[in-house]
Amino acid sequence: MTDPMTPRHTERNTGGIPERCSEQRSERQDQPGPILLEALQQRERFLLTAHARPDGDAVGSLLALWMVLQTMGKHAEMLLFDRVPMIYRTLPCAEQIRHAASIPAQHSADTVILLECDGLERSRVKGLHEKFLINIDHHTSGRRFADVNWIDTEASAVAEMVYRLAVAANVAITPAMATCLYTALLSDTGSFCYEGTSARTFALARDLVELGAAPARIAQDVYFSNPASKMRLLGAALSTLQREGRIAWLWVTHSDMIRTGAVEEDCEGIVNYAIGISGVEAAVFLRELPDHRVRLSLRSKGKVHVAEVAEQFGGGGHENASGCTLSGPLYSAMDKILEELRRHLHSREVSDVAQVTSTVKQEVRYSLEKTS
Ligand SMILES: [Mn+2]
Repeated sequence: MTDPMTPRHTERNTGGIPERCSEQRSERQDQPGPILLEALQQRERFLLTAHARPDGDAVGSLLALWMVLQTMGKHAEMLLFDRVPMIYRTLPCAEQIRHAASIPAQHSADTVILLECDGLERSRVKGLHEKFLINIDHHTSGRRFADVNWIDTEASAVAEMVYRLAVAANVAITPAMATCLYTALLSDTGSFCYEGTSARTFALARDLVELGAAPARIAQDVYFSNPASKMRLLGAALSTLQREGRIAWLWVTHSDMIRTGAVEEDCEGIVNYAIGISGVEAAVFLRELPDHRVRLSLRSKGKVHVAEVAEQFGGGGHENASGCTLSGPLYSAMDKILEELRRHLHSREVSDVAQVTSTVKQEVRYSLEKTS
């Protein structure tokens, strides 16, 4: 058992400097390293978790990795802080996922695997720090906080990493695993629409379909099985839609949530209606929480790096999709985020102008050299 006071959890592996893996690592770590494989092979009792408010990648990857470990003959449990969103509850073995805010000190697991977490606190599950920690993540805000870290910011979903892990560990992918992994891949790539979707993504999708994932049935479960409350909430959100040049935003209040009978997971994807507007490059959806804090979902297309924006407010995510929580009231959170987005769009413009200017200068120099 490791001492929780060792600096492991405060970036032991980076000399105290929080690592931005995507920017600092020159070589892509697209395969699980020998240390990770050895840890999986030698350790026996695993507890698997993912971030709070789990999405399709968190749930699908969690289930698939759990099945992989079971196949390897390991004892493994799945634990999440929040409940599984309704649309993912039909996934194989989803009923095996337990929910708790903490694990008891004498919990029998010797190893905790965290999926899609940039730190222990992202799981919101307390009591994990005593265990040997394995971190598997693909976010640009990912950090090397664990004993073993595998961060591949080019993976289109953590599901892609779990798939590679299964292959490397010589575990045959079952139709149930393929179904969970395909669901994760489909949802985390925005139905193969987001930046980062590549030939590799489709090759993986093809493999998973060949291994037993049923695309039409999965799409039916993920996109055509919404509760009516979600549609009513969407109506409320769309009626607030605002646009200012390349920024668009919309919001719901806590009383909208109550009036429409909506739950947290019904907010999933609402921000996409704002980023879906032609000419809009950055979009934000704001939701007032019961305690008056405000939860933000950010999306971008083009050049705004919304993970950087979210990180400034203690959140994180991907270049084109991120989230954070601000203090209320709703209107002050709105002011803060809009100010930040305007600043980011403006600084992009300035650096674009600088780029053009230096290109023009080079061209002028080149033509002068030629003529002289
Ligand atoms: Mn993901």
